[in-house]
Amino acid sequence: MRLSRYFLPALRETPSEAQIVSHQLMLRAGMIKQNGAGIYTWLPLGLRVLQKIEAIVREEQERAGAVELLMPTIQQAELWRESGRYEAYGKEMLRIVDRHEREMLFGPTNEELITDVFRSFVKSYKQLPLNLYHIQWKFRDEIRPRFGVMRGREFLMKDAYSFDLTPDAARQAYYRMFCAYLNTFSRMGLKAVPMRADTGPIGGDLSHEFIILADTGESAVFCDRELVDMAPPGLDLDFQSDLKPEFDRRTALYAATEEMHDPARFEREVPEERRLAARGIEVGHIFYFGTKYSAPMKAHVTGPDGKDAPVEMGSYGVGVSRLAAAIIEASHDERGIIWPAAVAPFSAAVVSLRPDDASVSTVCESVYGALLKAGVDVLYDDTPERPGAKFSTLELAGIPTLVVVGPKGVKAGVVEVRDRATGAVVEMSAEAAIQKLVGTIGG
Ligand code: P5A
Repeated sequence: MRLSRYFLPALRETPSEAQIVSHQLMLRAGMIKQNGAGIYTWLPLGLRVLQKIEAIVREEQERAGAVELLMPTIQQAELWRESGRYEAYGKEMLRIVDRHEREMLFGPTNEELITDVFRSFVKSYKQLPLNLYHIQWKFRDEIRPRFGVMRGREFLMKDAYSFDLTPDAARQAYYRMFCAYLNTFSRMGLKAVPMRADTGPIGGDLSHEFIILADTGESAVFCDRELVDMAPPGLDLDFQSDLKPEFDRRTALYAATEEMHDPARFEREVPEERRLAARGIEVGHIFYFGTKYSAPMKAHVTGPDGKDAPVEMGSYGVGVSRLAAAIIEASHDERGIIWPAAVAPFSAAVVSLRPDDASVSTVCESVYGALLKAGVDVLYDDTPERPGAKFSTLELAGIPTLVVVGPKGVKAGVVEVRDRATGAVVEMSAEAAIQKLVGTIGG
């Protein structure tokens, strides 16, 4: 992508309405634009990050055996009356009336809708286990939308729903998603800690939130430090196997959100030097709620004994749009965002210091062309901006690697390779720079 033809509306000033660093940086780097309270346009750079996050979430869902579909954003009130949640959900639900006076709503979550899909097609235990997910926009009329996309009203969620014949099988599905989540967040460069959590309006008695630690987080959390440094289960995990041991190893250590916090147990079980009371950002939340929806909605399956019973269910959410902000909270410095490679909007940028110099442009074009050909997501800054302004924009936007081409270097046969995270600057030939980038980030 040539920056001269791109749309990267970066801001020079820090917008005064933004209270936390991720919101400030997302606005300044031209990732998002606010259109209403808690409602945002994802500008091209922001959209790229959102899509990279989505791709990782999708890969890890598929690896764990979940199957993607796409449900609508608009739902019928009728379904929510069947489960009993239409009144119970309250003011957070955006209610809509169509031209035929039918009551509709913009989905805040999809337990009812997926249960309706399920009951239409699945009648026998032979079709189980099943886990269906989608990545779709949700709307919740939050009282206090704030911190940009961190707590929006319209936001992108990955929501998965598991269906099993027995509570034991449903728990296995829960452990599988639990492990898949740890791998997912780890691939984004995050340390997400699973914490026992309250189930709120989703329901059920087994629930974990996945929290990344950050001073600006909305949740107060209490945990054993050991848990924070525990390695993820691993991408080569065999998802057919029993994952209870992985789950037990982690849940044996104390970790709870404020609502579930039991200070006496915390003090009894966790040695003082390992007690961590901190703030965090909830990036995922999983639930096991058995037959809460399947019983009233009559989503029954026939077991091997020929008897009908409501199917056992769980639901599993990832805050996809919130993650873009959460990753920035976890990874930035005074100059801007430092994207972990896996979610960077562009992996690298070729920066021309003198676009009016033909010899500089020739080198830039050849490096840019070679990187594109190798499948590297590369931005080419071919604009006539001053070098200082170019660097501040690209550093603000967090592009991991810059290949800087100027007239002096071209004469000497070298370009500069700059690393955003470490600040390291290395001179090498253009060919060596291409090889280095293709070797580390090539597609
Ligand atoms: C689980 C999937 C659910 O809705 N039903 C389907 C369950 N869980 S949840 O905890 O309410 O939401 C899942 C994740 O979505 C993110 N999230 C938000 N992100 C941005 N703005 C919001 N207003 C918002 N509300 C929830 C969180 O990451 C949450 O963990």
